[in-house]
Amino acid sequence: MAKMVTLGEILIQFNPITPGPLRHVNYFEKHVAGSEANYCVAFIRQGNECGIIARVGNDEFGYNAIEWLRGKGLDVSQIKIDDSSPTGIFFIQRHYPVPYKSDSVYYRKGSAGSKLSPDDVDEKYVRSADIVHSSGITLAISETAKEAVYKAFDLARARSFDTNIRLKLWSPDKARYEIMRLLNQFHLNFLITDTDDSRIVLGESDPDKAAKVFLNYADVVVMKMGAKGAALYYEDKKYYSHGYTVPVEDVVGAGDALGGTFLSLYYRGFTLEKALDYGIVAATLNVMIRGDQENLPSTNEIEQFLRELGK
Ligand code: KDG
Repeated sequence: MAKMVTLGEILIQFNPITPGPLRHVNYFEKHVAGSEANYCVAFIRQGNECGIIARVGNDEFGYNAIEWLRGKGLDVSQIKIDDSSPTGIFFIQRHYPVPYKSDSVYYRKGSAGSKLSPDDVDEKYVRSADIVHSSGITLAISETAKEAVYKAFDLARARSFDTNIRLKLWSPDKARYEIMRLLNQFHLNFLITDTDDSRIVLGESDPDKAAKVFLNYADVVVMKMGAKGAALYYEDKKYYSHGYTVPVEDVVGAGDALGGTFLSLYYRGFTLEKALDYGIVAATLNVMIRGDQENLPSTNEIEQFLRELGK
């Protein structure tokens, strides 16, 4: 069984029962989210192990996060409870003003998650992992969280990084600077990105051209393209896997579903191409519900989907 360790902020998500502007939403549903926690759950659903290095507050939302993630099979031993700061939360506004899009409204400044620091990174624990994963979100939330990623990547046997640029957390210039700094420092095994982030980081939104540049920094590049699917690049190869048309409830978390499923199946011995096909199924199911982690399918369920709807 492969083991992944991720570093990031676990957030509590409030997702409206009804779409539309938040000012008129009265009822919300609570979910555990946060990109790296989502990656872990997706990774575990394909039969591998995952632990997250993170901080939550000494509050009900922090206990909620730990209990939920433990229930999903994560190793929660490296989640610290921070007495001085609250667990970060965010609200989602769905289908307004742009249909099929979701907007995140964060209440996370000074959160426990942003207090993540290199002291939280246990050398032995990181070295025990087959792969260490983090994202642009963790680089953006604080200097200390960023340093924690650098420490873990320095110790890592293999590295995966999702650009996951959230422009409410930093400017495009800062995102470009920090992501390029990371790429220049560490060669990645996997870089997971999309065409919007490629435009910010490289000034290039053509997937083939952007991937060619990114291949200087990573062995494998996954280029997510929303409902269109995703493409995979390695050596001089390209593989495109199409998306599926389904009713969209909330797109938040779909990229993590794809990335976590893809990485896990690769470690199970799938070819990169097949792992990507399966990752897209996970992302497809993910957009059909509210919440980032509840619709993450097992390998068998993905195969059932492919038998009925796949190529
Ligand atoms: O990728 C999904 C994440 O965006 C969501 O779970 C919340 O981690 C989050 C963030 O920082 O936006």
